[in-house]
Formats: sequence, C-alpha cells, structure tokens
Amino acid sequence: MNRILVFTLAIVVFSSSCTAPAAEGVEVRDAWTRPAAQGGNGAVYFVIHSAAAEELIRVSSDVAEAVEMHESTTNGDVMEMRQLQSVTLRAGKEVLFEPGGPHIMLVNLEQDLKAGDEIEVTLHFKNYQDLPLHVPVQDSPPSEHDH
Ligand SMILES: [Cu+2]
Repeated sequence: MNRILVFTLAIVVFSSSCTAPAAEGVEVRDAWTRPAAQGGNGAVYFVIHSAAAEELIRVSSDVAEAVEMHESTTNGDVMEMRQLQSVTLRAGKEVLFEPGGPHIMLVNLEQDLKAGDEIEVTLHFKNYQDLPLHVPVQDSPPSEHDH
C-alpha cells in the first residue's frame, strides 16, 4: 500500500517598503511670518503634515486681536481672501500655507512684528492635541530643504 504524502508549502510573502517610516501625529515645518506693524495684519505660513486624516479647526495667538484661517484666490487681477472655517488635512499629505494660498491671518496686531522676533501661535485640531508653534519673523520664506 502506497502512501502519498502531500506536502503543502506555505509561501509567506514579505512586503517591503522603501519609504521612510511615516511620521506620527501632526508635524509642522518652515513656519514664518513677515514683519508687520502694530494695528495692522500679519500672515503666518508653514507646511503641515498629518499622519492621519485630521482637521485644523482653529488657530490662536496672543499677538493679535483675532486669528483667522484664510485662503487667497486670484479673481482676474484682484487678489481676494476668504475665511476658512476649517482646513482638511488628508492622511499623509502635506498642506502648504503660503503667500497666494491658505494662510493664518493675524488680525489687528497687538504688537510690532520685527525681523528676528519670534511669536507663538497655537493650532487646534478636531482630534489631535493642541500644537504650539514658534514662528520666526523674517523678510522671506525659509530656504528650501533638500527633499
Ligand atoms: Cu488673510
């Protein structure tokens, strides 16, 4: 009597990834704001990245009477700004707050913003913890990183 043994070979497929480990939580880089005078308005720019889907719902700061999220759009030759109630952060995607696009508006500054100063701005999210930012006051955007 012959016995036929069937061997089953289990194939384990290892998935490999060549991407860097994903950052966790919310990260902000290249924050900056332009010099501005007390009583005027300022604008804060940065690059924000969230590992998970997230929503930026509010921004606060002591340096201005009000802090709003705005989006600049060009309508013909006219640059317009509208207020945003929230900014959606898609999982793993960067959102650029930059001149001509979304930005944080510091309305009615309580103090002068001078080049070399640093101000504090806090980002508030739907789910993620509050994120305080130290924002340098400078005349031009931070130089591009190599990436
Ligand atoms: Cu604005």
